[in-house]
Amino acid sequence: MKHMKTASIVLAAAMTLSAHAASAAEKWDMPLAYAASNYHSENATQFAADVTEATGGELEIVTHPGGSLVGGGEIFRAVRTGQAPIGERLISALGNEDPIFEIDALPFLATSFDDARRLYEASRESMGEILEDKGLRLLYAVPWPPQGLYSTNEVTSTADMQGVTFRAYNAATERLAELMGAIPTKVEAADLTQAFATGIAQSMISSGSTGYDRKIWEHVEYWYDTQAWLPKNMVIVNIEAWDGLDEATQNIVLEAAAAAETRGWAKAEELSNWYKEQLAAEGMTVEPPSDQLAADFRAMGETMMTEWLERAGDHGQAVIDAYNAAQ
Ligand code: PCA
Repeated sequence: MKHMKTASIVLAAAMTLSAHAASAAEKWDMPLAYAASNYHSENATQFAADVTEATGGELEIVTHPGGSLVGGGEIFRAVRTGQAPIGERLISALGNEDPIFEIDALPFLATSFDDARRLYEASRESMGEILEDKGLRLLYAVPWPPQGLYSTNEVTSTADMQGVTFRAYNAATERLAELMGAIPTKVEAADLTQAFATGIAQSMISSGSTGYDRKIWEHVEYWYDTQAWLPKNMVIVNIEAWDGLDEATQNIVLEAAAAAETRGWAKAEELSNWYKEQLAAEGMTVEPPSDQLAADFRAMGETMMTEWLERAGDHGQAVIDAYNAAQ
């Protein structure tokens, strides 16, 4: 009896020790793809600071913007394999992982912040499940402002895009370029300046935000406000890294993530017009698309929706139905 008691005291002491070891201060590097001054990066850095502060430094998160630690195209894999415990990635660039990730880059499905929010709500659960299957947990997602067409030349219909080089950031923008007869090349935002300087890109579809970050006016004269879609970035965490946190720390991270999501959506909307004003102030022609260009884009959007539904099947259709039902 006495022996057993001693043994259980020793065991209890050992467990306390290992619990301490598990909760020893930890540092998480967080790769980000976009410029340090971009609101997505600033928001993530605020999230990281909130977690670090609320855990008293027990979990320190350090952001690495601009693809400086891991390039944008590699961040998803890095987090999935545990090379990085946490990171941020453009959701719609992950179509080869699952078609559902492309839902927020389908032209003209969701064209306003309100629509984008409803689409996020309709797709969040499916996305979360697919991420879980891959050993990842979704922490938060934040949209980019509406997407417009940047071009070195005036564009009045997609016929003007024939043979023009085009910078793509995912398969959807590549497909749209193909449908226009343009010549797409995938380029991460961090490498944009060089792509435009060398002529690899004479055009692209992106938000005013990315054009502003990259001083696009040095290379491009036109931005057509097509409001084609609002893609989102998401912050994901490796599930083993997550499971290594105690519950109190997990709750702190979840709280900081929820705050980052609210803050990020508000910031994107607040800055949307401001970015357009900056492009115009730098001398760019910022205009709505001509009726013909808008009609051409809409027709291509329909083609892309049909193609996407074929790939995404019943699962994709169910998310679209949930989105439409919430209108
Ligand atoms: N900017 C990012 C993705 C969408 C956006 O507005 C980019 O151009 O890479």
